[in-house]
Amino acid sequence: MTTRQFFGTVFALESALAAFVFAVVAMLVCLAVVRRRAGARRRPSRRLEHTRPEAFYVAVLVAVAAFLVVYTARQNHDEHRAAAHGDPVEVTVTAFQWCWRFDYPQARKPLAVRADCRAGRRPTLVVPTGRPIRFKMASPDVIHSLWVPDLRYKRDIFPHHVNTVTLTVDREGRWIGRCGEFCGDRHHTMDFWLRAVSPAAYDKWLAQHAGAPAGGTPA
Ligand SMILES: [Cu+2]
Repeated sequence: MTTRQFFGTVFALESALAAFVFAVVAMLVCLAVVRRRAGARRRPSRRLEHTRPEAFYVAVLVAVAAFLVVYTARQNHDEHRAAAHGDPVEVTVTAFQWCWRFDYPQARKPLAVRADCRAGRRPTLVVPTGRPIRFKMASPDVIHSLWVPDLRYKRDIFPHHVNTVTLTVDREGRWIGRCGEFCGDRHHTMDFWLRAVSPAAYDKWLAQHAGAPAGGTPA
């Protein structure tokens, strides 16, 4: 998965860096404890400031932080550029307290997937593989967040503001999607399915469900 690869690399690098820093700090703490126990009698320094080592720490921290910001931004940019080629499929995502609605404006007749996220009734967001999918996302009430943990993808959805994002899913399958932003009483039930099918199966699905009675939950 393109998204998973890009953000998986970022997570792996950040985890390795965090593990390295943790190991160095743990080693220094252990070393200090061992030396103290061994009775090494050293007088504590009376100077309040140690400009050189402090400047060194600051420089290292700034360099690491700058590297992470630039690297993450670049991966983000590359991921979006990779997804932006071709003729996009459009889906309008409405996140509300406490479920999801997916509209397909390119269907020949109105097509909306909706459910109430009660008793396991989750809406299924159907998308084709190998084609860019442009999500236009908004909320009528509070902030939500579209999150598909397996794809490493998460994007906030704001009230009365349309947030647009383009993704490509390159493998058929079904993954759980969640709301990633605490939004009230039933936030924990606000799940959906993301189902990726072949482009031919997608076109068939679109033709089959277009103009379905309002309130249906085609999947
Ligand atoms: Cu929520």
